[in-house]
Order: sequence, then C-alpha cells, then structure tokens
Amino acid sequence: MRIDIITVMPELLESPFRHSILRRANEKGLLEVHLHQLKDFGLGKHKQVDDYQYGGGAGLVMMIEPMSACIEFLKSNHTYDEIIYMTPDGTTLNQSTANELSLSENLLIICGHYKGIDERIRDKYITREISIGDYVLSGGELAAAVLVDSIGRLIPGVLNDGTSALTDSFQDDLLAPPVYTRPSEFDGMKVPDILLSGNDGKIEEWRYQKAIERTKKRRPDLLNRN
Ligand code: 6GU
Repeated sequence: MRIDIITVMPELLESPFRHSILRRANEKGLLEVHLHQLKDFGLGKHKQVDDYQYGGGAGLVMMIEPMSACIEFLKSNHTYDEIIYMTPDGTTLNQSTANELSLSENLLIICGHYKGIDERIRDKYITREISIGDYVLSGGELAAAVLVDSIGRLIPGVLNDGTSALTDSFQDDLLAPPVYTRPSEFDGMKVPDILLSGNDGKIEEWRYQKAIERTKKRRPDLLNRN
C-alpha cells in the first residue's frame, strides 16, 4: 500500500512512521508513506497557503489553489482509492473503517489546519471525511497518524503473528480479555490457574467469557450493535 499525506507540518508525522510496526511495514515493502509539504505549492514568494475567510470571523482558511495544485500533481502520478480529509466533522473512525481502508492500494490523506480548508476542495476532491473522536485537535496530523497506524497494522504480513490483529479489542465487537506474563505470582497476586493449565480449549473459552464480561461492564453499547 502507498499512502500520500498532504500537510503543512510534515515534521509532526515523521517520527510515528519511523518506529515500531509502521517502520516494519515499510521495511517489509508492505507500506510506503510519503509526506508532501503543502507550502511547496504555496502562492507567491511567501508560499502562502491560507487566507482570511469570506464573511469575516476569526481564523484562517486553507486556500484552494495550493491544495488543488498539490492534489492534481499527486493524482497525475497515482490513482487513489480514496482521498481522505481529516476533520472533526467527519465520520468517526472505527475498526470496520480501518479494515475496509486496509484493502486499498493508494490512499491520499489531507491534513487541515486553522479553521479548515476551503469548502470547494471538499466538494471537488474529497471522497471520505474522517474524525478520530469528539474533541478538537490543533490540526489533522495527529489524527492522520492514528488513522495510518490503525490501517497499517492490518495489512497482511505487517504483524509477525498473523492472528494477533484478529484478536484485538473491537475486531469482533468485543474488548480484549486480560493478559498476563511472568512471574506467575507477584505480591500475592496470581495469574489465573486456567492460563497455566495448558488446556487450549479451556483457555480459549475462558478468554471469550472474560471478553464478554469486560465488554458488558465497560462498553455495553458494543454488544447491542447490529
Ligand atoms: Cl481528524 N482533526 C482535528 N483537527 N481535530 C479532530 C479530528 C481531526 N478528529 C478529532 N478531532
């Protein structure tokens, strides 16, 4: 998969993709993330990318010409499955959206700043608008990092243990069960016997019951979906 990201703050996105799972995805040739500085397409000698909003009001708006030039440049080289705008008024990201997007070949992600982007960019280019939750971030970059992480780890071969993405919280609308590692006893607190029993069938059943228990208690809304 190839993901292009348009941003005025590429520095903010460099580190998340240089570490951990996303770096491994890149090293295995499974995911390429390319950052594009919008200001390279800015207007005039100051490389302007934002301006006052029509009708008045505080806050700058990202202009259509630099964004359009950048998008057209990228579109002339790649065919995108989706052109995504990160925005708090988008559809809230969930696991099923991440699953769906992980099947893409090419994605283009646009990070907004200030008051947002000129509405005509949305009308002309954007195929999907995604929010990562009901709170406001200063820009779309951190949200884009969250989106790319959620997608990248689902690409087949990215995780070493192919089954592990499938047992994550939310993957089957259940939260994940509790997990333990050594030592088997700490400060009088013992790991549940069943996990030391070696009985795979019983362990699987225990995990499923705990997942249901935890979901009922913490996120009953997940059980009532569909
Ligand atoms: Cl995608 N962008 C911004 N600026 N704030 C957000 C968001 C996105 N998702 C939640 N809050």
